[in-house]
Amino acid sequence: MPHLSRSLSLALCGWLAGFSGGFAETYRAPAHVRVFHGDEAIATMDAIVEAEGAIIGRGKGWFDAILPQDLALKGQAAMGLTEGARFEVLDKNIDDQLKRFDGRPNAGVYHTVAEVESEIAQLVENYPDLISSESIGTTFEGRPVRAVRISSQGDDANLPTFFVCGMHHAREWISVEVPMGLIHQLVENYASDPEIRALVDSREIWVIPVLNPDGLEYSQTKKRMWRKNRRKNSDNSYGVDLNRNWGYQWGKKGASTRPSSDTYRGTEAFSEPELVALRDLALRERPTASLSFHSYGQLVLWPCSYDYDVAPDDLVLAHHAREMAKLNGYEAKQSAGLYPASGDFDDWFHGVLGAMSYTFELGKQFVPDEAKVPGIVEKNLKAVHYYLKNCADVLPLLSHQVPEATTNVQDSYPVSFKLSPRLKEHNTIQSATLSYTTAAGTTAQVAMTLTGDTYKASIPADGYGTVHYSLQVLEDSGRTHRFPATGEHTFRVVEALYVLVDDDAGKNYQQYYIETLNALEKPFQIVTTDALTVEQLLGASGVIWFTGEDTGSAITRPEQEILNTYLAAGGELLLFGQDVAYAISTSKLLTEALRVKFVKDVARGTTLKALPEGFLKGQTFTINQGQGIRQKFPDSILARDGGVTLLTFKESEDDSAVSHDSGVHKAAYFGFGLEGIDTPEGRQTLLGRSLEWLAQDSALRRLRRARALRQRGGSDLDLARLEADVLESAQTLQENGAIDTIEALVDMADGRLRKHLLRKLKALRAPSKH
Ligand code: 0X9
Ligand code: ZN
Repeated sequence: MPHLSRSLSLALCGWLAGFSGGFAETYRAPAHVRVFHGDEAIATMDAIVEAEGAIIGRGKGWFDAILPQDLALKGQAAMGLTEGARFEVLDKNIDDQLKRFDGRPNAGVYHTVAEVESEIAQLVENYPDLISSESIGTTFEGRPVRAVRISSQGDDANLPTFFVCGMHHAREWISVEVPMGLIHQLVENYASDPEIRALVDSREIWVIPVLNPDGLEYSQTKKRMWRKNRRKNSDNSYGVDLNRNWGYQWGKKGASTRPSSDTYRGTEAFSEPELVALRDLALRERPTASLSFHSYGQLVLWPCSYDYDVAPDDLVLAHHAREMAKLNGYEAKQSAGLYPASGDFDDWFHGVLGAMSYTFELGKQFVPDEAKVPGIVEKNLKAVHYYLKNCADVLPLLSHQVPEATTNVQDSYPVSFKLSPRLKEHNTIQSATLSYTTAAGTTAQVAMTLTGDTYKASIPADGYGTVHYSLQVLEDSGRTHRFPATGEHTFRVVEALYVLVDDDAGKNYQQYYIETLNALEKPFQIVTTDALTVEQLLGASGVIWFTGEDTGSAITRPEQEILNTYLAAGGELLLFGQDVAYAISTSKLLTEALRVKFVKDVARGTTLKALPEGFLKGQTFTINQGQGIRQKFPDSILARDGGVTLLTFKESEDDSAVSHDSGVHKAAYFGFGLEGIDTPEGRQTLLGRSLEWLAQDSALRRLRRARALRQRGGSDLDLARLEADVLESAQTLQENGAIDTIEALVDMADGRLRKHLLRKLKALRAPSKH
């Protein structure tokens, strides 16, 4: 129809309305305002929303909104904003932006509702094997809500199902162009493009290019900046915000109860026929992934939207959002981070169907210049392809628990996937299988077991390096899904072996250590003292050193030097020897590093009692003193300055084992050989507990050793990983208020780690200043 001039059409509209039942829809030009919210971000946003505004973007300390011009010009007083808030009108009438369309017979490159209808009809005619179309409902003004299904496979094929939706908001014309571009591309390039063909062969893709046809029509022919649908409300205003009317967390933040507001939520969830139509299609087709287009802001948004709550599968959602954002050059963020808004598309698909769900805010304007449209469509279709290709799993419903890089290659690595609350309620998974390749290259598939809400399995350890794995689930419907859809999850086994130093000059006591370490499933490597280097020790998980019957000569000076250097670099040492204290009674190693005072060679007694201060508390051991070759000369010792008595001889009350944690290193000296303990169980308890103690709070020591090793010119250890461990342990230290330890961390940290720790230290000290 020919365009009336703006003023005439407005006058006419008011005039007609005036005569047809006593209500008038006054035209209020939309202004673009920037609100600086002061301390009350949410309250200020609420005030704007509850007035007649719609928030469209947000920055640090401010947000942008569209407000009726008359309200905008009255300024903040009219809005009931909080004290600190300030208000700036950026554009008095954003309708002007779309002046370029005035008087034109259509919307230029932008699709009209009629064009969408006729193009789809044409495509269905041309490609009947690939695309079908149905009207899923009828709007207030009697228009069909159009949905198309694209797939080369029949309905019974049970394929991963995607929903792609445009045009919730009337003025966001560009939001029709990407879904329309997708429809064209999928069917028209099917024959020529193998990637497209693979998608169309293996997916069921539903596209709803115009969810709000009444609104689009109205925006293109009457009020350019119209946002809502065209329902007539009880107060004679028009329109419900379709992106505030979805039925998950409906009626909470960021949605107005006021019918004239641009973000009016409606009288109840799903009061709007457009949403009932799409909801019912979704309940029928059960998509596992959904995507909704809006403008503007150049954003990829993931749930939750209604509030700052973090979705249980946030990691998965965020990961794919970031990957897609790389492809369209947008910024990825959690939806509520833009601003909380309840009753939106994303939250319903994610919260109720358990589907993956995203909102793209396209471009930098509601209706970008026509010349920009092909570029916007092209880059966003790249992101959509990624989505279709990589997010075909049901597994966004599962959150993935990443195994820790392990300290022990004989441990098995637990892998688990936790059901989202939604999936727990309607678990459609029949069975789950873990496929893996271990670091040593062993490949296998194992069934995962469901315990509570978590699927679990473990990957056996058989070497250092990268472990690859993926999950497959079989659904009740017979569908299978792989997670990740392409590629694999990986983690690295980064830790080194224990080093068992055999300082026993060829005698046979090492078998006791070997048996015990094997029983404890601790990986180790045996070295002798001939060619021993500090580097060998620094690269280990910890050092177990035994002297066996090395009577009299025990540990040589060069060996003491190696041990002192090792300990000063964050070493962890267990030293066993019935004659060590006797032989090196005045050495720095014994007195300073081990904090042991020698008392007497050949102790009295065979019963060892643990003191409650030490980590062996509650234990009693018997050594075979004097029985054969094994244990003739157990040392009598005493703990000195900070040494902690672990074991005493029952008969003499002298100590027989002492530990010391210097804050830099950890070490324990046992004045007897492990072989002296009379049972395998006793040996396992003693060595097992000792290794456990050594490994406690070891992050900083491991980092120190890795650094020292690197300085000495070589390391396979993953410094970044170790630094991350330190950071993590600093977190708990902070909670416990251990300023000293964090100071020690700062001293040896550099770069980002140092900055991070300094910040923690500052935070930790702050309260005490007041
Ligand atoms: O407010 C909306 O509905 C969307 N933005 S728009 O400017 N196109 O109106 C954003 C929806 C995403 N949800 C949240 N940010 N909570
Ligand atoms: Zn929108």
